[in-house]
Amino acid sequence: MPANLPIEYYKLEEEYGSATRREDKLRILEKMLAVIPKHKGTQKVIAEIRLKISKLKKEAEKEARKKKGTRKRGIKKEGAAQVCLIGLPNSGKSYILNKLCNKNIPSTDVPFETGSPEVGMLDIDGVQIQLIEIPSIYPGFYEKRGEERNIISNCDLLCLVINREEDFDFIKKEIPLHKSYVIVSSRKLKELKESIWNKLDLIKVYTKEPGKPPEKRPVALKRGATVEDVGKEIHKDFIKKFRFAKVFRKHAKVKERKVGLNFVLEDGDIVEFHTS
Ligand SMILES: Nc1nc2c(ncn2[C@@H]2O[C@H](COP(=O)(O)OP(=O)(O)O)[C@@H](O)[C@H]2O)c(=O)[nH]1
Ligand SMILES: [Mg+2]
Repeated sequence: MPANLPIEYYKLEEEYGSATRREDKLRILEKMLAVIPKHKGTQKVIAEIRLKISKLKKEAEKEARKKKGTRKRGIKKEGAAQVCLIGLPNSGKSYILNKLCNKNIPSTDVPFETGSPEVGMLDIDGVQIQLIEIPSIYPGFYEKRGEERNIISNCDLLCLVINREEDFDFIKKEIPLHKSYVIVSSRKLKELKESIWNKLDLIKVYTKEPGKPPEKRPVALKRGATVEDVGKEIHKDFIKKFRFAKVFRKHAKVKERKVGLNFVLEDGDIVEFHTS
């Protein structure tokens, strides 16, 4: 360390030593750069300060990218599909989650009571669907709420909770309805489940082992899914060791058939895998 450094520099060095936050460290280092005399004797110290600054800046950038990345993904998907409830204040979004997903979210006449997204799992005939309530919308909502925007763009289906016709116009103005959506009411929960299920266009397939009854819990797959798609859901070895599958279809002419991996399944099919 060269001896002829100004007193401010040593003060800053002390301050730097006790700083913990990155932005403080950066600020102090910049000040050090400003007060340090520039000559041959200080070249090494200057280089060290510059290196510290650059490292801290890189760290900050990395963190910012990471933060942005997680927000981009919305909420981690669980179950067969992710459905987002959208509505005006008091339209009954929390009511739906409480009734259908066994949640206990505050749900009173207080508008904007739900301040951040709430998640629940909805069981439709044994298929688990993830239901997300996002806070009630207001003019400028979509523009202002990054997290909710990401949920809206990442989910599989928008579920518009509407009690009055004019509410749809409000939602339509506020939220770009680029993806598939359904309109539901909290007054008709059975219909709500049916609408969601129909719009998701999934099929339920039951797997079974030879000589055993079918599994109680179905596997949900996109319509058009094949035996191979079911196999992949269960275990990747099923495909490697696959010999054939038996498909049982209750309400068809042919109730049982021996099929290959490319066989296209229908809702309610029972699939029995035969492996080597
Ligand atoms: N009985 C009944 N109450 C409802 C229904 N939908 C909403 N509510 C009530 O209306 C108020 C606002 O509902 P809430 O779920 O908090 O609306 P949110 O703002 O959309 O989450 C609460 O007191 C709910 O209990 C419904 O279908 N039936
Ligand atoms: Mg709510």
